[in-house]
Amino acid sequence: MAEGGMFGRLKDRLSKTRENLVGNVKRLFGGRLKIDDEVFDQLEEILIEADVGVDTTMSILDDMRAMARERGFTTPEELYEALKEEMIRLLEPGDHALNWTAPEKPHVTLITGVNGSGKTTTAGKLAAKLIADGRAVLLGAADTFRAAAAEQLSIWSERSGAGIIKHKEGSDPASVAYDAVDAAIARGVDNLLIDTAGRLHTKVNLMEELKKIQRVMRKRLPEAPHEVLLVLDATTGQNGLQQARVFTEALEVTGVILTKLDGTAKGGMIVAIQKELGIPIKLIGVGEGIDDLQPFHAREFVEALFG
Ligand SMILES: Nc1nc2c(ncn2[C@@H]2O[C@H](COP(=O)(O)OP(=O)(O)OP(=O)(O)O)[C@@H](O)[C@H]2O)c(=O)[nH]1
Ligand SMILES: [Mg+2]
Repeated sequence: MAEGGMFGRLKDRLSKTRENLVGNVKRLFGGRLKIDDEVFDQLEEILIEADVGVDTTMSILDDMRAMARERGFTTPEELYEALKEEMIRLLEPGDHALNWTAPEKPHVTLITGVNGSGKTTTAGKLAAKLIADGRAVLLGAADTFRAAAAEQLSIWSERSGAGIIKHKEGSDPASVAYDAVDAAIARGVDNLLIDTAGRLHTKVNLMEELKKIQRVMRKRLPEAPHEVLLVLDATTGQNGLQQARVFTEALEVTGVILTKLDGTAKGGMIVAIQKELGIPIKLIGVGEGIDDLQPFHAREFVEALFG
């Protein structure tokens, strides 16, 4: 890692996508002197291959063709800069300062997503981040479905220094959530993070359970949850986008956390998520460690990606 700090780490962890997406674009533009139809056709292939998604790719190409025409681009370098600009423009609607503060304590975050997407890990990393900012954090182990789920969250509780509320395996997740809200109020903590199950017998069951968790915790705190975050695994590509729609149709998802960007060459999915779901990407996961959760900023992300 040549560069230090968060930006250096981000750059380092995006290397697979950089080599694929940006590397291919550079190779495409490298040997050319002028912009012709073939450039656009090959760019289309590269973007689709990097999981930017067909619809999003088409719209990027339309915009770039228009830009090339209006601004009279003659060289591929101009097109390269335009691609960066276009990606920033598409990702920027997700850009905003994170706010983990509620008018009255606690601020409650419900963490959702399919199994294996990184919910529990993200809850732990987020707890550590908030604690580092001087906040008091409580974790709620509302994944009572999977054996060892609460155990996994307990490890993160120890690592981060956050408290934890858990019940026996197989108990009602909504009652864990209620107790967690109750305890968060009683202890005066700033943030409550509720981890949930990623798999039940069916998708419908899962959505009904998440809705019930919300209903039940509102009996104790009507404003809760202040955030409903959807954790998506960047390595699942367009399939992950389909899964996301099940959640956004059932719940009022307020933000996306895209995990495992370090593990994929197809990080272009981030653009498809922003454009097609229209839900802000609030955080990104770039590794398994406690410090590997970063706030998302469009320009910084694109600069790190293009290197
Ligand atoms: N490389 C990498 N691995 C990650 C990241 N986030 C999570 N993981 C790993 O992904 C795996 C699954 O993470 P969990 O946090 O258990 O996922 P989950 O959504 O809670 O899974 P279920 O509880 O089974 O629904 C673990 O091995 C994590 O270490 C990330 O940003 N990068
Ligand atoms: Mg889990």
